[in-house]
Amino acid sequence: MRVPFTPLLLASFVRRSFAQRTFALRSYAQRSFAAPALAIPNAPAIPTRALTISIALGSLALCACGDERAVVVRVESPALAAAEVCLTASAEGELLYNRAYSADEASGTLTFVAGARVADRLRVAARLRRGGRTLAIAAGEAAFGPGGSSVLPLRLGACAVTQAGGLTLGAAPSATRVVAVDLDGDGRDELVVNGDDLRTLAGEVLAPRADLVPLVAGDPSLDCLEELLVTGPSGVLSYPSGRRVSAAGDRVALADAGRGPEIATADADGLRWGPRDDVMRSLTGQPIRDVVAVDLNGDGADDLVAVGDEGIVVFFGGPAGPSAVVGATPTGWTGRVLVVLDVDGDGAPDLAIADETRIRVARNRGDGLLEGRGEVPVVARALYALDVDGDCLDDLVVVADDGARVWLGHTDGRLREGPTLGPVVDAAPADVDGDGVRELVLLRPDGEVVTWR
Ligand SMILES: [Ca+2]
Ligand SMILES: [Ca+2]
Ligand SMILES: [Ca+2]
Ligand SMILES: [Ca+2]
Repeated sequence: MRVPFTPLLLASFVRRSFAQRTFALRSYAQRSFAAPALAIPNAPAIPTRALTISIALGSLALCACGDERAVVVRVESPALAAAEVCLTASAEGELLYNRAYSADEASGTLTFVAGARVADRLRVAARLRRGGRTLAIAAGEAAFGPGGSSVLPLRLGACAVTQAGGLTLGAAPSATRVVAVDLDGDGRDELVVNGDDLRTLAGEVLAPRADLVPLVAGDPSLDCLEELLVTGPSGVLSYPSGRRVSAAGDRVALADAGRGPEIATADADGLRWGPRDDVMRSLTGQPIRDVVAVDLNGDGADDLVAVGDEGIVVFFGGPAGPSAVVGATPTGWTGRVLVVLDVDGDGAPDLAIADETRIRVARNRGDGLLEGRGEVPVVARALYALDVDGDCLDDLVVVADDGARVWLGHTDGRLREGPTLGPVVDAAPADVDGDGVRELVLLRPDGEVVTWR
């Protein structure tokens, strides 16, 4: 009986420069196997610090044979259409493995077998993504079992409360923005701040420029390593590579609207859509303040929502790309900031939209059509979504001039007043300790960067 089996990758190793993001992945052998129980075949000479990787995703067979020490990574992922699971593994700060799997076949096990001189501990991160945009994370660390296997479970989409509250992470006195991005793929987010230059909180300068504003993390090059999208005088750029993503745009969203990964950019000239750094199609000439990508109607194609002072526009994805939908939001709504959150925990993504006087919640009926669900009279400068209390309902982090506050999600779709956060310049959901749960990172007015509680 032939059993379909993912090719076995032996002794891959990666050397990578953080600044230049160059790396080489060498595969010593790639084979298909017919037997469900497989032995690690005779490998060529394995270099120092190499790992042997036996891949059995979606299959029943794996074997860490003999006296091999192994970490068995058990991945659980929702089978989302058009989505992928990126797996990255690193040891002693060095990236050893990065590879994407289709999300509908990514639940399963992946076995890393230690070479003779490999580090004792392995860090593995799983990232569910669509169109280069991260939808969920899971990460953890395990020791190679002495003379056997240890198991590292990674559940994408699980709910939990952070254990990393109350940490002081660093200082960024002149920063106005903080954005989380896992630049080195180790499952711990780096925090990137602006100011005199664009740099990580740890001091790594990505660009010696003061005119760049960090926007969002994403993976436009689809190599399973996140990059940071920033906007500046020459358009939208991606760091650390420095590549141009778009010739113009104050805001950007990565999405797969039915034809593979593309991007949306938005500014006062309107909303545009197309391939990365290529000719783009204008979706609307109406001035846009913010844009997000989200699969509102659950058909596997990302949809686009953009807001401005002239209203909200919604485009559903499909085989021909995004197309305008009339009547998807309550009439007369305008906005300048918007964020995706599942406020009632029903699995259908909802939106929070801030205009000049208040924040309104648009609850998704489940078919992509949004209905108004109450409002809070707060003038928000920025909005972030994060489940701060671990009840599986997203909460809304509101940054305002007179302080920040959490508004808690509820099953009725209406926000409840939550804890205050004090004076805050900017905030970011970030997994700074790499346990797969995001913390709420706050940039205080004195430049101190902390995790909340
Ligand atoms: Ca990292
Ligand atoms: Ca859709
Ligand atoms: Ca919902
Ligand atoms: Ca919550």
